[in-house]
Amino acid sequence: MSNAILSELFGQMAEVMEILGEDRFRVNTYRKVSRIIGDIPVEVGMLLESGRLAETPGIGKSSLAKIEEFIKTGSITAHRELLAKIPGSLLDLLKIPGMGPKGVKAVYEKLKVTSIPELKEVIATGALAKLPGFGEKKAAAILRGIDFLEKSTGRIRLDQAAEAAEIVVASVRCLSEDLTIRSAGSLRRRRDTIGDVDILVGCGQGGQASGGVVEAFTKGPNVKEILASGATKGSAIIETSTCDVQVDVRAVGLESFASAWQYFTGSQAHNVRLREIAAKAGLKLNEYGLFKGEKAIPVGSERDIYEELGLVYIAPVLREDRGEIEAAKSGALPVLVEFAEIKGDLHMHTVASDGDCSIEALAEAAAEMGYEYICITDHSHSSAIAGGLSAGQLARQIKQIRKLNDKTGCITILAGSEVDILADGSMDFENELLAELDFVIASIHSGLAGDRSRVTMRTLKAMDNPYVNCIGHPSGRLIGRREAMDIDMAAVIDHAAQTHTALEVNANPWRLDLKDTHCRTAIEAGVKLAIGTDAHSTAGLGLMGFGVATAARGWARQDDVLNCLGAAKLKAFVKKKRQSL
Ligand code: DGT
Ligand code: CA
Ligand code: CA
Ligand code: ZN
Repeated sequence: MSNAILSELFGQMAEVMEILGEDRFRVNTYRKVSRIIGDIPVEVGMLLESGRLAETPGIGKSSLAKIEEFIKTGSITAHRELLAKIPGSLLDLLKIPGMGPKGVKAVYEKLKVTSIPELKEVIATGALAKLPGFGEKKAAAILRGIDFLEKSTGRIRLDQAAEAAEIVVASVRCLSEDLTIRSAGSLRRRRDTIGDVDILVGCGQGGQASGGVVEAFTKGPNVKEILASGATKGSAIIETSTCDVQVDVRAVGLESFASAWQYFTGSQAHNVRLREIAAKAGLKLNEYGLFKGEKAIPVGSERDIYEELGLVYIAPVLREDRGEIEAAKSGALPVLVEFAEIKGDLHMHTVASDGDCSIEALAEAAAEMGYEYICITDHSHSSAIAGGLSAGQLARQIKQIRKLNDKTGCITILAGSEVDILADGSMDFENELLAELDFVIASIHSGLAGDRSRVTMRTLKAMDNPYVNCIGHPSGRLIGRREAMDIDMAAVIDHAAQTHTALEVNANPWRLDLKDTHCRTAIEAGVKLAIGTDAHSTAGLGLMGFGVATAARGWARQDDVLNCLGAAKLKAFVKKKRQSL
């Protein structure tokens, strides 16, 4: 757990330094270290001990010393000293949409504002509006930002962001069929959580058709509040079926669409690297284009931009500055797995446990999606609240599935189970019954708050069972609701590789578990990923794309994904483990 704290400490140091107006380069260094640590799937302390941390690109001597200090003492002197320079509540101001470090610095220095309540106060008295660089409009926007912050829970799930994007795309689309409307930002990169939704609209040469785009957006349905509304840029709060979402819309001329799309897709860290490469080549890259001196180099697509910079095209899901730029230089980028290569869905529930649909309905819907097979994985009997099947019920379901296969023929239905991993790491069904199944997922559904050694032991022991083919939602996180278990993921991945056990990428946007960085570590260890939707209805089968994107964010190729195999090869995978243990 120390990685998360360390990452936060470095992030905070960057924020405080930025407010204090310190050197940008140093600020960026801290921010980068924060991100690198946040991405590392194993305990930083272990890396430090083995000397591998010192070799990690982006971690310099002084950062290393601070990390060492933290591991030894639990805190960082430089962090404490920095924090002592500003009131702690000042950091809250940074979370307000529309308030950057510059704004925070200004209200702090000029108006002595140190907290959100004090900021509200200077907005109410009109003092903020009079401050140079602010004005009435901006002050009002900040007030709405505060309101939004106070009501929102912070970052939202991918499905919530996708819903908001759909609403906005539809309202802009009403204006004209000719507009190029694309999502950008973290939504396009398919991050597991989204801060705000970014939409880019390409409207004719020179942006001649941009008139009305922002208006169409802000006057569209579900707009709860307009935060900003200019000629080419608008920002509003959109009400979705589950939450409020901030959406930014920008209109650009088609001639700069490619560079704007690249720029606003981010990530910021990826873009910083690209601009460095451009600068080294004597070029300038920004949201308006790629320039040599005053002259624009024509770029008709993102691919053109990357190629002009001597790189191969980098897919949005990889744009996190996690080594993709180096790989693009050396031609080592993976060919990422795609939805079209998925041959079946390995995780779903029927009415027999807590699902809403019959086996037949799921099979029919899956056949329509073009799948070769599905695997029915209802809960086991210890999952009482989820209507888990008794051993007898499962035995009957297996028979039912075999019969259905003889009848339908258009899609193969595999008999599986999502078996509970019990408190001692044993399985909820006897091995004789598990042996009858085609594919077995083992999941922890209780005792998730258990200590690290316990939840890790349970998971490792489950993998030792020759009939367990996959660990379901290995970390147990529920985004925005429940933290991941304190589990030794490095040990889990290592053991999965040794026991021919796949790890699930649960495609449900509440879970996305394994998460991207863990997918990457698993792949590097030679572990197969099993992408499953955990569908509880036919509609749930449609979540597969979120899982594929998460695997791709972990650099997964077709070969890394178990359910890119046909049914026969999948059965061979199962057989291999049964024979080897
Ligand atoms: P989010 O919204 O927190 O989930 O993450 P993003 O990546 O969508 O970030 P956002 O919405 O602030 O900005 C969208 C993209 O625009 C971002 O990924 C890169 C670009 N961008 C925005 N502001 C800046 C900036 O100040 N510097 C740089 N280099 N890029 C920026
Ligand atoms: Ca965003
Ligand atoms: Ca944004
Ligand atoms: Zn499930």
